[in-house]
Amino acid sequence: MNLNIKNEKLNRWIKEVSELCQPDSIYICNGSKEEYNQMIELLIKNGGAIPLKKRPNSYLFRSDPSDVARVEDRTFISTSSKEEAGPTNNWLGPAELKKTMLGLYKGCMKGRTMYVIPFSMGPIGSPISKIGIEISDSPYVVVNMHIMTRVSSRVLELLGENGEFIPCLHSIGAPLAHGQKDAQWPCAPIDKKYISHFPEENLIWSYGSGYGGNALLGKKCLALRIASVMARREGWLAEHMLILRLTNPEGRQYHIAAAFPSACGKTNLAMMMPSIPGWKCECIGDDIAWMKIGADGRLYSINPENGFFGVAPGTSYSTNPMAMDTLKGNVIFTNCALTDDGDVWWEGMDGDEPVHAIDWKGRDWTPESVHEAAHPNARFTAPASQCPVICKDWEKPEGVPIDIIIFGGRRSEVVPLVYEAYNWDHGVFLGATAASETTAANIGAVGFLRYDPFAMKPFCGYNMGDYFQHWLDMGGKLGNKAPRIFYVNWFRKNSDGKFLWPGFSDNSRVLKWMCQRIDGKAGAQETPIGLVPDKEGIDLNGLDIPPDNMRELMMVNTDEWKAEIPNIEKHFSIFGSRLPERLKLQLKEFIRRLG
Ligand code: OXD
Ligand code: MN
Repeated sequence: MNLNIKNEKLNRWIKEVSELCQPDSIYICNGSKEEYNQMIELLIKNGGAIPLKKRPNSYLFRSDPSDVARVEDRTFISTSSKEEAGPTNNWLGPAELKKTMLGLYKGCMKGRTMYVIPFSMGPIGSPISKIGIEISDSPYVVVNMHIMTRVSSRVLELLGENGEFIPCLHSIGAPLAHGQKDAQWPCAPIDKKYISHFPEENLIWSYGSGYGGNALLGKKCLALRIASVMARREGWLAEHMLILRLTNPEGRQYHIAAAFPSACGKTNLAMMMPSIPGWKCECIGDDIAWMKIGADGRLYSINPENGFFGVAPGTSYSTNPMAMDTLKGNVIFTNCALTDDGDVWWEGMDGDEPVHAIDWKGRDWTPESVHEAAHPNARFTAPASQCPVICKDWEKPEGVPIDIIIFGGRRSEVVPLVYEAYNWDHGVFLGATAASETTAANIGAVGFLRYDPFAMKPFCGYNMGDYFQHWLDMGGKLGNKAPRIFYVNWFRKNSDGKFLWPGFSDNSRVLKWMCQRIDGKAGAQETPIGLVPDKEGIDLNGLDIPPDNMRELMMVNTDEWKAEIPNIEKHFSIFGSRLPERLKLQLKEFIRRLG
């Protein structure tokens, strides 16, 4: 086997994997346009890609109905001790897990091609970037990786003979017998799916799923789970955060990083068109932020990704016009509905519902159908460079200086629209106690409340108690250069179950208040939970919102918060001795403030 690869470790790994998985052939990806087109041709012929007449170079895929989202129950952090993975992760010891997975990998690529995908998270060659090599038997993964990461033969050149990379092994887990017809979306049954991480070796093994974060291993597996462990080791932060630049009418720029759980509006906020005159928002990233302390002592952030893997349902010209414009061409859609004139459609899109469509399962659909036309976790994969408001500095190797960090979640009750932390430790407490109603981004029940600290519950690659401590330590290093921390909840509802806040472009009003806080131009009132805007604090000019709504939105009900305390105590108790003393103190002070 001569693959013309200079890196010895990579050669050895490719040989090892091919002997184990027994593919029919091996293909080394180069990331070119021609390669993308060839792969798409193949997918049209054999892989269920449906070309869309209405969108140039765009295709629709339908997944197997069992393979529609991340599988947190089948995701493992495999460290030598269970304690190291911590109470928020599924754990299996490396020896046991590897034995099981080696059994599954044996011969799993028979009848298929094994693709070797060299990719960079972050601009190729940037000192912050990390190199990964994904081996996969899915051409769908190859085309998605082309968009979501920087796939290139330059990555192999950069690796040279001895360069380090993160090996990411992926198989859909569906070998083909000689002459066997392939499924439209081959994958393994749920109890055979494994999304495994070995952080002590910087190693990722994924088996059985072809969907999103389970299969595009640069994203959640590398850029969050493995990177979070590296970040702790090396003194930086790998976070589930969007990054945006806000510019005020005077031209002053503010950079904001915001952590919300999956499918809670990160993409919408990242590309927002402010409703307040004179303010401008530019997108740097919509899902992941890598943040390091710069030479000037401030926190700088890059987006390690190259594209958007966004939730389609609910995206429209009224909720996210810039995303809609990003999606005009060169897009991969998965599990959206297909209209009769050859376009995609999903619930919440602008205009009338189609009178007829083919739903995500390939069935006839009409507005009378009881099922959704698009799966609630239907996705688009689109190049970030196509976003009309992509920031000119989005690929700057040193990143952008972060002024504001936001935490938040989806809470129909209790939590007001916005409040500010008293200080860094209090902000870490707000991140650590963030709770949110679950969404369709994970397989499992939707709409139940769970603690999702820093929106990282599914993505932290080590003991979350230690992760809290790492955040506290970062605050110590940043000192008075630390970003200010806020908490938001766009999703509070009234007693009729209606949203109180319009959200989307009007969220700019809340961000404006934060910027004015930074500049010392907006007052705030102390409450037990933090600093809330003064009565006139949020700019409501031009917004028709009943004063009662604003009162309800901003309400801090002490009794409701007191009722949260036992839940926070229970949540904290799972971390045992790994819960930092400084967070225990924060909880004590919170209880004292509640009276
Ligand atoms: C995502 C997720 O795909 O968080 O970004 O599920
Ligand atoms: Mn995400």
